[in-house]
Amino acid sequence: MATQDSPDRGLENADRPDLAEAGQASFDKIIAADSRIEPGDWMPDAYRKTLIRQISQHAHSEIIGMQPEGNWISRAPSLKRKAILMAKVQDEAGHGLYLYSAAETLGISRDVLNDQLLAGKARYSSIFNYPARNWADVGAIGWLVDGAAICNQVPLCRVSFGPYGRAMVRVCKEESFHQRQGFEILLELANGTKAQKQMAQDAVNSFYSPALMMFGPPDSDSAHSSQSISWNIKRFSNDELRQRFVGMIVEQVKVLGLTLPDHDIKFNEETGKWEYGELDWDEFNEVLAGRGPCNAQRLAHRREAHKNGAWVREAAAAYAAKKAKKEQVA
Ligand code: BYC
Repeated sequence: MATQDSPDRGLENADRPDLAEAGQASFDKIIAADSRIEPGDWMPDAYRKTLIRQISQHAHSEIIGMQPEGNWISRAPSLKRKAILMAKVQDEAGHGLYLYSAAETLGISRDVLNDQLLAGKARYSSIFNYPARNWADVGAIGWLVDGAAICNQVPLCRVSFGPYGRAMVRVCKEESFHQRQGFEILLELANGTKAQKQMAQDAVNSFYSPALMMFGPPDSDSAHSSQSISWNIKRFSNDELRQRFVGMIVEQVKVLGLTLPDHDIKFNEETGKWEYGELDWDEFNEVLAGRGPCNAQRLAHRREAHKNGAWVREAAAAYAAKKAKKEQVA
């Protein structure tokens, strides 16, 4: 049996084989009706495991994703920009917390998930291993990274697992504000001096391919897609969402007066699909293997932040113990 804090806590179907047949039938019925599985429902072990994997990777991405922009809060060009950026980064912390809570309903503790991240054993989105080198990059992150996130996450509001889908509704509302703030930063730079416009263009050039790779490997190399689609976890394939995103930014970049660094983008009338140039999947695999431009820096920073927060955790635990003792006496 799984122990209290093992990553597999909650994967307990093997303990109740008598429930398997009826449980599977009820699960299949809920999925076929495109309805929702709730934490107390019977679910296949593999479904639970897939959700823990995806939701925890998503939560870790939000937490690590605070770093590239958080680094710019003190250097934002005005008080207004600073306040907006601070709110955005705080939203991301909130998204991480909703998502860890959703994962916890599957029977794994946040401490275990956090340990996996700190040990370098957990994945988080490839995009956050790229640097935010200047203020224009902050704009490109908001426009392209949050834009890709919305494209990927709006369908997740209809994911079959209730707590994940409900968390995503709020996350998506906040992401659309995030995308607009990034777009607006770029718009202002694009309408500024020649040098500012060039900065905006350079930022778009740098973040375009990494943003497209956020949707995951091509469908032909996506290990989990077909199973996740059949469980109504994923509603669209990686390539379908990538194409949808390209279609979206192709129009928006015109408003910015900038260009996308890809001359092969075109809408194929026959297939009804967006076509774009080759992406460098070797680069993607390098980043996933921990060898991207900022992987080591991001993890080192997270470990340091965790260490520096020890006193907060200790104080909170001491307060909770004191309160519990008082309640016992009363
Ligand atoms: N980066 O079979 P596949 C945000 C891994 S947060 C790293 O297609 P799946 C934001 C994948 O995990 C953005 N790894 O997988 C935050 C798998 O490895 P494992 C995060 C990736 O799960 C702050 C392997 O490659 N969004 O937007 O069916 C500020 C095979 O892939 C990536 C989410 O997490 C990647 N890009 O599909 C601003 C959304 N892509 O686990 C913005 C929820 C793939 O077998 N997640 N891998 O070792 C998803 O929708 C899906 O998990 C994915 C991948 C589409 C990402």
